[in-house]
Amino acid sequence: MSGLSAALLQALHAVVGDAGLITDAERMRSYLSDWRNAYQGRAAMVLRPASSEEVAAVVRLCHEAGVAIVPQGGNTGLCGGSIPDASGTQVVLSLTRMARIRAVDIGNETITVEAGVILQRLQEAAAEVGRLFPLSLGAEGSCTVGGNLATNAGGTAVLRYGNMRDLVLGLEVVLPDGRIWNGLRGLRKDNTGYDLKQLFIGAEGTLGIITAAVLKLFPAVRSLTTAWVALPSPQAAVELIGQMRGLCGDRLSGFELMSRQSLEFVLRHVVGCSDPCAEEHPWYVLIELSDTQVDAPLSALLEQGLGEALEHGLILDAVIASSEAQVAALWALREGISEAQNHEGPSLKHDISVPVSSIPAFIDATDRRLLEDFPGVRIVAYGHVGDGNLHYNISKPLGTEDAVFKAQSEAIMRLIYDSTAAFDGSISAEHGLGQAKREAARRYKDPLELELMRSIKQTLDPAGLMNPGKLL
Ligand code: FAD
Ligand code: 2HG
Ligand code: ZN
Repeated sequence: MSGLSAALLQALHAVVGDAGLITDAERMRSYLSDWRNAYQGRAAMVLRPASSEEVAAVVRLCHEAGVAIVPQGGNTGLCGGSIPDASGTQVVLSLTRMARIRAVDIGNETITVEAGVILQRLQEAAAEVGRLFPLSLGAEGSCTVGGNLATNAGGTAVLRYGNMRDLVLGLEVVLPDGRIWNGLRGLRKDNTGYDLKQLFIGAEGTLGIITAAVLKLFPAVRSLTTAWVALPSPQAAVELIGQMRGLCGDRLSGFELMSRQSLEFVLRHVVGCSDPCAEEHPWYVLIELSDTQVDAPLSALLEQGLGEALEHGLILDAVIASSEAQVAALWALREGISEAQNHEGPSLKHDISVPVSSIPAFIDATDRRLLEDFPGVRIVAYGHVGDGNLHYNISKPLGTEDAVFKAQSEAIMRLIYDSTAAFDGSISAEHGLGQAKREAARRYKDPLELELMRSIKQTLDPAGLMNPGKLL
């Protein structure tokens, strides 16, 4: 039983029909836990509207009945933002049936898509018109544009193109009372007051439901070169990115750091992966150069940059991909880390950021304190070093009971976040707060910022029905 009144059920059914309403426990299951099974919830039902008007109608009905809504896209989020609480009274509103590409405007270099479009489908749609949609992340085969917007997703191309916030020109949003705000403007310049769309980006579904977006398109990439580079330290990585940027400018489109521990997990668990270097090294970066020109001399540029770095002792070894298959194999080493870490038992995920220049000192100081206080924890540090964004993840020490590690989790997170704060960093650079970091945000965010955020929430969602228990 859904626990909702028969009248509400009937009214919701009248809006979305059989295809848009799930109450069967078995069919609801996949909507009620996350990718890692780290969060589980219960729900009165799952609603799957197929248009903005249907979203608006169901939101209005829920608003009138005082029923809380948990928006959900591909359910690939890593902090429990799309999972309902345990009460069984909330409704999951899945956008996955809203998957239309509404329009492409080549003259304006924009594409208008619905929130349920899978990111990979959007990339393909851009490629079909000879353009690039640059957001790129490991979950791109499942995550949706709505989820990308609601979490202000980052990924591996932020270095060159920015994160989701930078890729949006307009939004359509269903407000918590069911009104539709049509902000689907394709304008690059609009100084007529507050930029309201930015409020909904990164709001994790707490202010309204994003139903469509106007997104920027970019020139297609026609040349690409990729290298796997071994380094002695994160300090060398920071120096190398500075030099490569100077040499390559905007052609530097990827620069991902990985510790040896991260690579070892991948080599152990991801089928078909192998170490590109003959010897083991403490750190690696994956470097990508790209250009819109066919046959741009990227390999020569990369060889020049790496040659100079070798002379200055910044790098220990390097492998430049010589085929598309090798490019894919190198990226598989990077993109396989999340999956590989899942095979190593319970883990704690962190997506912190500090100024790029502070990355080496942050890693040094945090490693040292962690290993002093929690001997044996396995530190899986990797990420988007050019954005100052590290996934400073922790896997359970070998031979420790899960329960013992769980009992230490709060203290481990506290140590990492205290260290992040000491380096003037952020406790979430890309995944958002969700349920996982909501409490921590209260400790580390400026009280005035929190007060302003609460007053925005109060203005837009006074009844507190949009994704309660998340973010704030
Ligand atoms: P969901 O998980 O369904 O939802 C995420 C949040 O957005 C929830 O709070 C939900 O309520 C809200 N939401 C969803 N749709 C809407 C909507 N239409 N309107 C309002 N609110 C909505 N993230 C990165 O930033 N960078 C990465 O490199 C990255 N790599 C990943 C790799 C793997 C293997 C995995 C599993 C995840 C990764 N993620 C990464 C996290 C995740 O994929 C992204 O946060 C993604 O943007 C979430 O999209 P989704 O559609 O799955 O959203
Ligand atoms: C990545 O950069 C993602 O690979 C996922 O943001 C990070 O799984 C993680 O902790
Ligand atoms: Zn990431």
